[in-house]
Amino acid sequence: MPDALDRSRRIVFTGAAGGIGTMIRPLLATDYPGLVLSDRVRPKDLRPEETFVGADLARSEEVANALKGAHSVLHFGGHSAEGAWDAILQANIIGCYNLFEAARQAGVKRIIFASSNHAVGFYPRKKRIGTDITVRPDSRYGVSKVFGEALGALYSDKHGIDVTCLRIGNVGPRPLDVRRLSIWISPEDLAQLIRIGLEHPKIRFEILYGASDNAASWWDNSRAQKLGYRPTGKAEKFRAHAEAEQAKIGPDPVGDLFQGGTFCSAEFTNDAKRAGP
Ligand code: 15L
Repeated sequence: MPDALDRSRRIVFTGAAGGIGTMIRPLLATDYPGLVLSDRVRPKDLRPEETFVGADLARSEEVANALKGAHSVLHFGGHSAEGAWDAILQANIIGCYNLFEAARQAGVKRIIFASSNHAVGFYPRKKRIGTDITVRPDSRYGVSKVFGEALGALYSDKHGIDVTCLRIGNVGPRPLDVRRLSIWISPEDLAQLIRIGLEHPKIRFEILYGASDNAASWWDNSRAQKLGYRPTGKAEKFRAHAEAEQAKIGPDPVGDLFQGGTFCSAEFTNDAKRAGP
């Protein structure tokens, strides 16, 4: 990967005011000082070298305006949890389509798409999975992430945009519970994956797991390793904290069987044995 970064590129970060955006921007600031931030609301902590362009993803003209002149897009915007169909439809289906289409029209070269572990949440925890598997979304939200990955493949194959989809586990300073011991990613490791997505010369279309170096991982992330990913976060360091938090939550007979946890047990009307493990 190039050591000297081209700082003249216009890089647009959607969802910049959200949880991940707020954690990640300071970590990108050295390599990518002049990010163009986009969201429905202006981030409170705008740095002097950052600019803000407001946009509602569901409004194509606003998305097109935000992406004018962009070289790359970090697409972290949208609805970030399970929700009513209309909320998912507007932000993650229509919004994601608007994003890719505006990117094509603006001549964008690279997109990093924040996908989610919930695209594959109905895989049993007992199974180790790579990225060459059938998707098994666990929610309307998970389906919308699969849709975004599919758009990524289409716009890469048909329009030559280099797309990296990051199936993110859970980002934060430490894993929140036992499930997150398997899927946690530190903000620093996520910033590393974003840098790979922006810079690696071999990228055309990739799906990578957004996870740190977790001993209890359910995912084979060897493709990310091949592209140079060297995670430094280790969830095991926080096991005592995660187990203490888990004890407060108590068992979830369905969610505890599957990788997606409560996203699987919510609204569940199936027989758990028929669904998987
Ligand atoms: C996600 O995709 C969500 O955006 C986040 O809020 C968490 O729920 C995370 O997955 C998770 O699975 O922990």
